[in-house]
Amino acid sequence: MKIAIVCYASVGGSGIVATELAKCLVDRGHEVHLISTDPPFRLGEFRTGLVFHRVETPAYPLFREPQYLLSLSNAIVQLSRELTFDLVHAHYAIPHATAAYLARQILSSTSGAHVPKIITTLHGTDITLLGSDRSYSETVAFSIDRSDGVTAVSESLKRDTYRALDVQREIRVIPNFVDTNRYRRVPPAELRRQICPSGRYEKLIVHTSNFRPVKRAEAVVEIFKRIRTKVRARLVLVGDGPDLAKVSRLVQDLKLGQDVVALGEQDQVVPLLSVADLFLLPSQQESFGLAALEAMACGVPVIASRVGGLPEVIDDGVDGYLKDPEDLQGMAEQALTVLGDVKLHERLAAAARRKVEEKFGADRVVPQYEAFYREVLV
Ligand code: GMT
Repeated sequence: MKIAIVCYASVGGSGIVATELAKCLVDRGHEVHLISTDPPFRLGEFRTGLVFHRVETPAYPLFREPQYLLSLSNAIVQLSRELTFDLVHAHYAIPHATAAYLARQILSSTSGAHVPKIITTLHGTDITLLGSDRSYSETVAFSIDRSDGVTAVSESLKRDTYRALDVQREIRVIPNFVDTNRYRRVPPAELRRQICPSGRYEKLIVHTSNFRPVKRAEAVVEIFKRIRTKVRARLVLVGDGPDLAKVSRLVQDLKLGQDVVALGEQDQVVPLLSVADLFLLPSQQESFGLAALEAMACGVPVIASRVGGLPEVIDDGVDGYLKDPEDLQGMAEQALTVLGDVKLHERLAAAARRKVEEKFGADRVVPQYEAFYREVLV
């Protein structure tokens, strides 16, 4: 198949999933064209069959607003005419589903022109935060309904979509995935010694996110503070975003500067996750929780909020723990139990890795996308 994948290039789960899907599809013999404003985060090395196309949105002094929707539609139209895509797979509804719809309308208006099918994948905040906002809801619902196929990354997000928007189209749930060959615990060696100088720290706790309010990164620090009173632990924060400055201030206010290290955006998360003992994800909302899945793939037990799609990823007490998002004390106590019990830690880590292999490995999930593509194309 010849597939165009439209996604955000910035750090964020939807862009990561779209890029990883593109790579896997190419490895399975498809031709994939990634359309984005920049080479997506985690695009990695050159692969035959995977082509990146940049969307340029020219600025003009008259406009205070960038006209991304128009330039993206335009790019899809021009590339479709040149390359005759079988389908355009839009990741994140806003505004990608709308841009794909508009492009299809333009292509359909030329008689005899090749018109690709459109698939939209809903990721979370495109529905739960933005899409359901009155400023966007009508356009988002319309664009989703006009897609030829729609997927959501969890049952929870599917339910949220029908609840929040007037959408009639059937939504197929295809969960997020990781390539279990690349996402696996690698020997920690030197990195552990660098991050955790021996003698000073016994345990390493990691949080990765885009530091948006929905992630509640300050809660991560609050939980860590409670853990730190009992265990010589270090917290590693990976990623960047609007809340990072607030988090750094909180770290200083709580006098945790020695014990918390913020690494900023990192392309290679596997080595960092491989030295972690625990992963914290106390999000307000999480339609899936790709960060939790990546940690689990690397054998790191996760303590997370019982919200959205996280219960579809984590089995409470089996391969991680789920708590009410406000229950920071409960998360801290659970963390101390896991960190203090080697056997329990081993059991959780092994169960987490097994769950990822059995349910969320690329070899399990990518064929679900291929099958859905075929269904939409007939
Ligand atoms: O979470 C965000 O801030 C952005 C968003 C994205 O597109 O990166 O994340 C959503 O999509 C991810 C990939 O499908 C999911 O793993 C995240 O759970 C979801 N975030 C939320 O629902 C808050």
